[in-house]
Amino acid sequence: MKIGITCYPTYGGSGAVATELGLDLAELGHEIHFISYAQPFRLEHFRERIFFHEVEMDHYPLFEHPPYSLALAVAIHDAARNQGLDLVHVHYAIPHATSAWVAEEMLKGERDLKIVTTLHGTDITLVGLHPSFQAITQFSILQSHGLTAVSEFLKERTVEDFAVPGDRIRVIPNFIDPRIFRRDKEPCHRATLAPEGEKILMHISNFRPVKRIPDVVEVFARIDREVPSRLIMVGDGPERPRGMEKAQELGVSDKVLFLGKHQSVDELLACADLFLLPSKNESFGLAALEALACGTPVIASNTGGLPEVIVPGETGFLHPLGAVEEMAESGISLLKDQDRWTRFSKAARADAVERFSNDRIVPMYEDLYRFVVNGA
Ligand code: GMT
Repeated sequence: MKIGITCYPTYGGSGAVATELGLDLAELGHEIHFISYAQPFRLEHFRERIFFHEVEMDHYPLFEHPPYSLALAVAIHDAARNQGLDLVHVHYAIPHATSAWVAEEMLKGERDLKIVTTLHGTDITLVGLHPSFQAITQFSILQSHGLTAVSEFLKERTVEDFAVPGDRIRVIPNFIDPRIFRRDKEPCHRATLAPEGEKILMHISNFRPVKRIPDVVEVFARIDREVPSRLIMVGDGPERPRGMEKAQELGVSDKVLFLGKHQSVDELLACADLFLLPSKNESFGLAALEALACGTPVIASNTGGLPEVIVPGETGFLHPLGAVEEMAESGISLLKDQDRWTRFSKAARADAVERFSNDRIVPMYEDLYRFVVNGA
């Protein structure tokens, strides 16, 4: 098939999933056309059957807010027409599902462009609920020929808050490539990240308030008092200063390393002993899955779709939102018992590969594409 993929190209789970999906689909023989304002961040190397169409934006002085949604609609329209796309798969509803619908309308009578929309998180749980977006989000979702949500939790939210019939949404969870996310990565950066004898705790995100960055630092500080450790903070965003302040306040600044954005998180996760994700809400938690696949147990909040990813007591621990003391206690108990940690690490890897490997999940998207294009 010829498939267009639209996503946010910057660091973030939905862009990562969209890019990995495109790469896997190309390997399976499909022709993939990424359509976005910049090259997706995990799309570094040349790959056969992968194309990139940049959305052109002219900054006319009249536009205080340049209409990206319209420029994207034109780019999808042009790619569909010139490349003969069978469908366009948009990741994150706002504004991608709307732009795809405009492109479909523009092509009416000339060619039939099918739209698949994958709902990822705040497009449903936060941004999409805002009065300025709710109606258009609902309309655009309902116009899509295929709809997926990355967790049961997100499907339920979409049904409840956007009155989308449940049978229109397929839950297709996020996935990992077990060849990339694994424990035995070479070279291992352990020695560079922490002195010998110290454990490595890690957090990866876009540092938005929903990630509760101060909680990450607080859990770390409590663990460090009992088990000497380092905290490696990967990514960047508005909450980075608050995280740094918290580290200062708790006297652990010299043990917290803010690495900034990183392309190959697999190299870092393979050295971590514990991954922390105490988010306020997380429709799936791709970073947690990537950690588990690298054999790194996860301590997270019991919110959103995280219980669908982490098996408490086997691959990690789930605690109520903000329960930093309980989170730290779980971390300490695991890090102090090497045999137990090894059991968790092996179970984390095994469960991630069994339930979420690309070999299992990507065919679910292919199946949906066939259904949408051929009606069977
Ligand atoms: O929804 C967002 O906030 C953005 C999005 C992203 O691009 O990072 O994150 C969501 O999609 C990821 C990929 O499906 C999920 O792993 C994240 O849990 C989800 N974020 C939230 O629900 C906050």
